[in-house]
Amino acid sequence: MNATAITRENLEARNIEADTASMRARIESFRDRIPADAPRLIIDPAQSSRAAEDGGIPEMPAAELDAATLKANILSHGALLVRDYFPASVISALPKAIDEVLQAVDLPREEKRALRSHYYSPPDNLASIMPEGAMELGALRVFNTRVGAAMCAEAPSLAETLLETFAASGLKQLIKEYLGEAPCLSVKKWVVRRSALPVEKAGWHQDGAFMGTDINTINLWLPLTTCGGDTGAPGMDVVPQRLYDIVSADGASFDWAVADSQVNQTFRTNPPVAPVFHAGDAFFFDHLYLHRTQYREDFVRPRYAIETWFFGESSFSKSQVPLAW
Ligand SMILES: O=C(O)CCC(=O)C(=O)O
Repeated sequence: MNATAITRENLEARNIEADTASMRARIESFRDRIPADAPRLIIDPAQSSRAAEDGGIPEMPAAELDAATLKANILSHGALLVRDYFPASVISALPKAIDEVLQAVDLPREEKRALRSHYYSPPDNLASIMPEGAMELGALRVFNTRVGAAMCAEAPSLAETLLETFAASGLKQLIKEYLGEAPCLSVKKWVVRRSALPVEKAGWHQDGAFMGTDINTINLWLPLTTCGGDTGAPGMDVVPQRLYDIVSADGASFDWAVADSQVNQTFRTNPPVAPVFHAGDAFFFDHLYLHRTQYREDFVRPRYAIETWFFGESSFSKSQVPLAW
């Protein structure tokens, strides 16, 4: 791993104006781009030979990861868990940085308006780039704050640091080979998280239910603290199998969610699991993977994580507001 340690000093030595301008430009460059009509899909429901359900999440050490292996596992199991992808030396400063971001987004509106820091400096095109404009941005911010999340695009110095770390670690090349074209990211679905406790009962969902399915994606879900299983901090509940379609929303609270009863009934023979994650593991899955924030009433510790959705630069979800990498 060639990535250097992310430290508070490095982060705070960055040029806030340059990072904000860079994030603005990344977002702006996709304003008029529309995705290809019929992209070649990595997960093509018409062509895939259906994978067997075997109830597992494949795992491997970082040294064995390459694009072909990632693809084979996403095709067969819908996910791949790469242990210790990022060494502690590279990422250990991130929880504190997330605290700073979340503290900034939580400030009263007037204070926030005047604030420009390494942890908060939203580009001025965020509202106009949202499909529903300022109202959508406002609603997204409210939703994120409630669950303890914030968009990386609102903290450009942190976001640019992450992109540099991802590139130096080989992740950019890996994702490019996986997607078969250069990747872009998503303003809406690139978020830092510090789970609010008690955890709200989040709906089971496949991100494709609101992103669309005529897209190529891979999500890097990066835990920054130990979580999941019986660790006392929320990880993720997942249905451990390759799915090809969006599961019915019958009985769910939202049209993009899946009711508990539906999950229990449909996946009776291959029930959900809640893996244990450690800081620096890379959990990869795509827009058809069925999951939710792990739900229990007795969590005692928060969990820090960064969620980063990558799309192909011509096979992206316009509604999720792509940004160039
Ligand atoms: O971090 C979480 O709890 C939820 C993440 C999620 O839903 C996602 O990565 O799509």
